[in-house]
Amino acid sequence: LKNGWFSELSPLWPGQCISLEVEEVLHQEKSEFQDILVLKSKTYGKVLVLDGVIQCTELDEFSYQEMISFLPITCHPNPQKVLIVGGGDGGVARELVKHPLVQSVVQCEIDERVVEVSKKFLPFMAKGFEDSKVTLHIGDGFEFIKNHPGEFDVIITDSSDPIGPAASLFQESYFQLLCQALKPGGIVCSQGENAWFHSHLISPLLKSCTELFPVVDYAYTCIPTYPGGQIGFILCSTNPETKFRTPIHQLSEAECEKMQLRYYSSEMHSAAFVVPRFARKSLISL
Ligand code: AAT
Repeated sequence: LKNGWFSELSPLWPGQCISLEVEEVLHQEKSEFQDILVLKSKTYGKVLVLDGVIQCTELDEFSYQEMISFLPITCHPNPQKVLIVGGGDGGVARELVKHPLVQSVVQCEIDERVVEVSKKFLPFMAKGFEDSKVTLHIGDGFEFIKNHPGEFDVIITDSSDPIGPAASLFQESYFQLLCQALKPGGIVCSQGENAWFHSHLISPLLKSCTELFPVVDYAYTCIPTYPGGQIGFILCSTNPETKFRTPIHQLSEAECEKMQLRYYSSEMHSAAFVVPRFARKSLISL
């Protein structure tokens, strides 16, 4: 924060940053796990920042939350029981409960303070926690999935970046545990960073995923307030029949309207897997 501007500096995107003009600092604290900051930006509405990194803004959060939720659940024949790892703002829970086939959502978030702060300042996302389908556990996601083998149809890892409490969620051993925590035919979708800056991080992870899962793919969404204006998703399925690019549940325009989707459509879904040649080479070579 300097001269009324917030700048998102991180060694994960050296030599560059996005800056938002700040109207008001709404909240600031140091939790057991991280620095929590809530801003009112001049043009992006309310903004949640953890350890200096933008987690979501009111204006564009739907792009990320809808895609990380609907990409996996529309590819599973019956996504009854879904686990969210992370996602302390409640936005992914808000999206998942919209789908009629989703019966229960279990969420494991490490930092109770993120949940409390979101309930107070970001109710448009934290309303996800109010739904009766949702059960929240406070704890480390890595430890949680160790203790829940064979339990979930879909697991979504809505985690912060691999510096800080989320570092373990980008390890090969985490994906091994994810695989074990799934029911037969289960699907995972993890926050997959950015093809322009993080191929050194994502590429080895995708490679180990192809050794663990019969089907692996990579999609991305456009979002102005994440580094480089886009963020990726790592999708893996234990069902060899899964074709991530063609969802089994095609949503009609009327269904999208009913679920108040603003970014996701079946058309966007398929388009999200089309990546430029450089990214295809450096990330996937699938
Ligand atoms: N939906 C908004 C986007 C996020 S939130 C990431 C969440 O992951 C935070 O609430 C954080 O407290 C939680 N978290 C971090 N580590 C763990 C862990 N080990 N177990 C459980 N939860 C964890 C992601 C924004 C991506 C930013 C891209 N630059």
